[in-house]
Amino acid sequence: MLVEKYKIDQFNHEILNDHKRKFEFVASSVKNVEEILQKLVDFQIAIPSWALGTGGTRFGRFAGGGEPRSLEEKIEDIGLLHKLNNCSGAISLHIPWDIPTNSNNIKALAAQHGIRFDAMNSNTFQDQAGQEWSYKYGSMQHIDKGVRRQAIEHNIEVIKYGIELGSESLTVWLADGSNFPGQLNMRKAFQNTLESLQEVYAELPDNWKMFVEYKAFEPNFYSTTVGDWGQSFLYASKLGPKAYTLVDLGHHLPNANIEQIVALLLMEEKLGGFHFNDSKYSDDDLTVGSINPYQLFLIFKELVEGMDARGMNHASDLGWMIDASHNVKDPLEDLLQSVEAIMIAYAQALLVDAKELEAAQLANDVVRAQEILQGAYRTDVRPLIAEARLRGGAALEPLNLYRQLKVRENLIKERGLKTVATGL
Ligand code: PSV
Ligand code: MN
Repeated sequence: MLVEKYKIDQFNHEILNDHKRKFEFVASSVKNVEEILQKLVDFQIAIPSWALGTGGTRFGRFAGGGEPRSLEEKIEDIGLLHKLNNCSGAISLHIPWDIPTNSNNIKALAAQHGIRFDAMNSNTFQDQAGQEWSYKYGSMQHIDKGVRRQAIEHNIEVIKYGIELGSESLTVWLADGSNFPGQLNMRKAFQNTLESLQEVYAELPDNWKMFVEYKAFEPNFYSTTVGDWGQSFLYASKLGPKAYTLVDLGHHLPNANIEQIVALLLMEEKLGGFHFNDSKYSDDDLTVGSINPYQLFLIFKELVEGMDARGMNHASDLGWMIDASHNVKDPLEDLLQSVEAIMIAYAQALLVDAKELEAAQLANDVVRAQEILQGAYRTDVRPLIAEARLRGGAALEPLNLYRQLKVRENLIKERGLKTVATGL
């Protein structure tokens, strides 16, 4: 389904006066409003190819219909999101779920929708049909060289697809670990994994980055071989300057101070990218900002401060991706909500007066410091984000327009009710 530009303009026209009134009200109290708006226009969040269908749990999956049946249809779905919000201009692919049969055609289709290829993801956590070795006891950590070689070759193949498509990064998430004490030698598992990663690293083109994603537990419940940011940092440091840590918000033990992790990784120039989602318990993969939006704001506050301290470009120097799963919502509506939540947290972080905060910190004025942070957090920045969207030619209210245009109903008509997208 294509959304014509005139439909967006028509929709915006009807609510423009109301928007202008709200925008002028917020803008009047923001010092550098034009600079902030430009940053919001530039900021893009990659959509994961595996989150365009309905997610499930090990207890069941309740598909909603109209799911993309191919990589082409996944790109079309993201094109639709991008048209509505102008900040979903990238896709993160998972191989082998999204092997491009003709890379040139896929590239051309993506370009038509204004979409670029963000990090490529490998998959050595599932066995694939026809595969020689099993990953039951791990992949890159495996005691058997054959399994490790297969995992290495797979990652090299993923890089090859990425080069064809114009991606510039590889995310490696390993399910490797153990379920029971004594099952493996943790030191040897680390060493095997490091050596395997080194072989993949050696195949990275010069302009590529490797993101090493950590996760505390699941599918292994006793030890995970890349289990936390310290371990990921260790791999990334040993691998070299093209290797970075990737932070997935759902991959921590309860109450971890993720903002502090982010601050230190940035300080060490080892923060590479993000997987955004939200959670109440662990890796719940819920809509970004649906459970703990204040934490998301605090993370963005550290990101903005840390990137500015290094003179980094907010939009392009880190990989921004969503990694979520939608069990009860329409995936596209959920993604629109997630992107909106990220933009809100980013805009609020941009409102923090860094100089004033530093002055409060240097005076040990704890109360003032809290007032500054919460002043930014409690500002309703939605009109700023809407204005940025308007300037980028997108919809003032993407979700409302999505519903008005009956996008899901149209996709069901086009693709059918019983379609199943690849992914989790
Ligand atoms: C693992 O839980 C993870 O967060 C990794 O990023 C995977 O690649 C992704 O989910 C999808 O399976
Ligand atoms: Mn992830």
